[in-house]
Amino acid sequence: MNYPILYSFRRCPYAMRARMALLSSGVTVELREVLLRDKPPEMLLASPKATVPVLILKDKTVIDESIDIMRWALKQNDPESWLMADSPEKQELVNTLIEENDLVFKQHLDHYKYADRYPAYPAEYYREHGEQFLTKMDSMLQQSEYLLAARPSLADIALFPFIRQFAYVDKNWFDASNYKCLQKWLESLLVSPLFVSAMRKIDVWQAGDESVLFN
Ligand SMILES: N[C@@H](CCC(=O)N[C@@H](CS)C(=O)NCC(=O)O)C(=O)O
Repeated sequence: MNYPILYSFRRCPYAMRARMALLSSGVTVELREVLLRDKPPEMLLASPKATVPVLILKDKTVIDESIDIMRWALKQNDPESWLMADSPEKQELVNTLIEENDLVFKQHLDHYKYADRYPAYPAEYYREHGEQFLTKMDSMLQQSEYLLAARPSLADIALFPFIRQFAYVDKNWFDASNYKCLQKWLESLLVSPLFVSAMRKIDVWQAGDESVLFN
């Protein structure tokens, strides 16, 4: 194979953050769009845990956690210093934020987004739980334009697709909320050329298709 292969699902927030990091790094990959209900056997063979994204390197190494894909890409090339290599304290903070997002906030997001599947409580109940994270982010964004500095870092990009989903469950509510700095942050990432490129739409991959290069 000439390029690493990325199995991805365009609307998946984990895949979205992996694609954004790959784009920022400038590493070219072959992009294979999959359907979650019909994952290709080639992907399942490489990663039996069956989640997207999955990156297969040229030496056949498989990376099947989005955050590891982001870190791998930025280790190859980090032109915008997303890794904050010069600040171990900030890196620690980045790790804490990502952990809180992936382990706690994501659950509240799913409950809020699919509240009809969790009828024990109304959607607002789940939203309030998620708001603890929004409040934390908004107060960080009162200090600087992005979470840790005046420019985006790994934390911003790793969290952005999840905040985007949360906001769009009820965009009128989000726009009317008091999270003014978070609203501004979300908007600036939504209109960024990086996000627009990362959201490029391609056909679902089938064996034998011509490669779609992504860079
Ligand atoms: N911890 C994984 C989570 C990835 C994940 O859960 N992806 C979802 C889609 S957004 C998935 O593939 N779910 C399996 C399925 O729906 O069949 C990562 O960060 O890559």
